Amino acid sequence: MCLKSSSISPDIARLLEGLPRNWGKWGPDDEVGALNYLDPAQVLKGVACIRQGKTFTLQTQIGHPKGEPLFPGRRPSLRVNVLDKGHYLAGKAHFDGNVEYVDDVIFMHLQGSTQYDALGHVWYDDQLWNGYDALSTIGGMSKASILPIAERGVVGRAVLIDMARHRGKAVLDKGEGFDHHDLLAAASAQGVTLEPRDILLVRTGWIGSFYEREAEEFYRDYNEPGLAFSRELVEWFHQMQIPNLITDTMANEVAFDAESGVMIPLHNALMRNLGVAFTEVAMLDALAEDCAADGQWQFLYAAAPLKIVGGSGAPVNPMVIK
Ligand code: UVW
Repeated sequence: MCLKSSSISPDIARLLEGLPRNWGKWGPDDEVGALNYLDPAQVLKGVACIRQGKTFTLQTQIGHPKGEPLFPGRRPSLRVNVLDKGHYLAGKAHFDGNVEYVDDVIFMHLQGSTQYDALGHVWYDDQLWNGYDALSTIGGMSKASILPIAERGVVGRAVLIDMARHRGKAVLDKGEGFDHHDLLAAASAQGVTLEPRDILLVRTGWIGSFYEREAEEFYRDYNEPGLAFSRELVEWFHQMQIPNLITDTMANEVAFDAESGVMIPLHNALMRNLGVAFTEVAMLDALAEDCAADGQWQFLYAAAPLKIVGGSGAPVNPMVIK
């Protein structure tokens, strides 16, 4: 698998030199990073946002008839029945007492639906989050895998920024970027305040549009909309102590930094270096519609990816309660 921009010899280490890192902040054995900011006070802050009893689930459907939005290079899931009524009709299965049941198996990318990335999912210079050796990824992640995030869970006050709505569009354009200034301007227009340690959800309309567009057009010259790298943006995430970034795109950021040509620099600047948890391919359209209608853009967010030993990520169906 090889994705390249047109620039010459891009270098992530050079791009991120001098930017903040949270390595060691939560001890030498930490594997959940900025999720440590979600202490009991943050959970209660989230609970205090529940005012209406409305609930939302944010996962995309595995096996949707129109397909699955996937980062280039990944393949759709394959779900197969290994036992169903057909087996009983063909006399290939029988259980005492006329009991029957259906069983199935699934083969899929762990980053194939709405998912949490393990903090060690992406790296450079042979070091993962907290300085763990990239050799620890071989044959299954023994450091900074998805398991510690799954064991911990993610709960706190969260805010949705609807960047597409703010720009008067149903969906942002291919490669359309935005930064923290845009997030703050949108928040202000929505009448909500982004507070330190808030879980941040950003809607671009991108994943929702996958189900409306022809696949050929969707993937042509692939570069999704999203956060665009800048040193100030990374500093802002650090100062705001954002624990978790959730978007309705596949990578949470535009695929290439326009100036340096480095691919997905924020994965390294935010996830590897600051320990910010990344949640991608979320479905935010219904939630955004509701927030626009009732004016409540802050809520309780709760999610726990599947507990997969050694996994580089895991599917999740996050819940929002307003
Ligand atoms: C990559 O971008 C490589 O992975 P993901 O978007 O799943 O974090």
